[in-house]
Amino acid sequence: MISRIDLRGDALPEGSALRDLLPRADFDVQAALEKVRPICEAVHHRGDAALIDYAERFDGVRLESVRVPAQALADALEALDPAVRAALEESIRRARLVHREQRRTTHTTQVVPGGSVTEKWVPVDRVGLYAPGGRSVYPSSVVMNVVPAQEAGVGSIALASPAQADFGGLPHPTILAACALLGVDEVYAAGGATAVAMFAYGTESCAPANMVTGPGNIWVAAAKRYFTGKIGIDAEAGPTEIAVLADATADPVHVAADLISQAEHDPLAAAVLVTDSVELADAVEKELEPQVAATRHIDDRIVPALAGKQSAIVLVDGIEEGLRVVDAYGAEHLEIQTADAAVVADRVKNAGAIFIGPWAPVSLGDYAAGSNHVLPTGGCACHSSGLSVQSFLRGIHIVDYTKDALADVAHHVVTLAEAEDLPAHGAAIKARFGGAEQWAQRL
Ligand code: HSO
Ligand code: ZN
Repeated sequence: MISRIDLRGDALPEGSALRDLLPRADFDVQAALEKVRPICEAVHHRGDAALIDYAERFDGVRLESVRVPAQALADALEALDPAVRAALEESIRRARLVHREQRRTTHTTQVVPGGSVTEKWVPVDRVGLYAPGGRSVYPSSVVMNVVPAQEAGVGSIALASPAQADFGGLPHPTILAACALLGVDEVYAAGGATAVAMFAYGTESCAPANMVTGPGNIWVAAAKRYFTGKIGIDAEAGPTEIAVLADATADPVHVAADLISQAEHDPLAAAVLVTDSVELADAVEKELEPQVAATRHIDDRIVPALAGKQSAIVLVDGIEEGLRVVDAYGAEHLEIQTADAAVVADRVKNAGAIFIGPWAPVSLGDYAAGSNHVLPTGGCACHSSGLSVQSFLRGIHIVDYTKDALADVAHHVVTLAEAEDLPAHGAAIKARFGGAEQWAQRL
């Protein structure tokens, strides 16, 4: 069900050569870009009418309005299963604890007497969050997007999720209930690229947003790429990935269960086990069969995900090499299931989130660890981090210098301006000290 890549024996190659040996799905956002372009432009030119037409075409329901009435949010919360409500509340509580501590404080650096730079952190004014529908109705993702935006102090938060024909054209009721629990009352029935375009351009019923975040399929990723430069985005999220770095001490039942847990998301989801133990590799492979057979989304997602070229068991000579492999891979989620797991985890450089030892599975992080589950995929963990309060803040430098403090450094500014052949930059300094002539006398 899962292939093997045997890297034992020869020394591991360096850098990108090592990454090329590792499994990864094709996720061609560029190709999808051409298909979303006309959709985005239709929303630009026809606004709500285009959203309504696309909902009919893609979601099979004719909407009267894209804005979800307040009553529908209240009704969804009222009807929510109390156990789901309690679980969401705990998830929100824990996420708030973690994200609240990510807030940034204003800091002033006294560079010289009379000269200071203050860094002030300002939240984005308005954010549009996207929550997928269809195969992935995840109220947990509403929590993971809304909580950091709220803790950052974003004043205006709107959410879009596809219209569901089964629910009278409203987004899925658990998405609505999660919004109500979080105090988000501006919700739209709009899906995929149309939702991103709605937030980017604005329509009659939805004011434009400065930023769009949230997971989604390739069309959402392509729409985010289309609007890059016009609005802020979090990341072009690709299919979910789990990598497990394990030695002979790992429990194959846990490892198999965790690999399957993320394979459950999507046929393109990736499950990668990196181990120096052939015994563990064999035992995990054996475990996969009965565990897959006992679960639900077998043929549509889990089997294609595990059997796909994006998933594999990678055999290495020792955990030291394993560390090099997981760093080259840069997994969205990385579990360390080795002796001294915390010590090994501390040495990892590239991962969206790291889960230490037998009691911190990725599923915990997906719902209720307090950590965020919107994480970099496709190797982007090598340069980016997951969603956080920081994602919704801008650091603004405030420069404050007195005349004397400017005078002290003025000659350096003028010199650098001349070196860059930008004399007008230098002139802006000289003008403050009597102009070019007086400046010349000063020297
Ligand atoms: N593992 C997914 C998030 C998720 N899991 C939502 C369950 N629901 C990407 O991090
Ligand atoms: Zn998950």
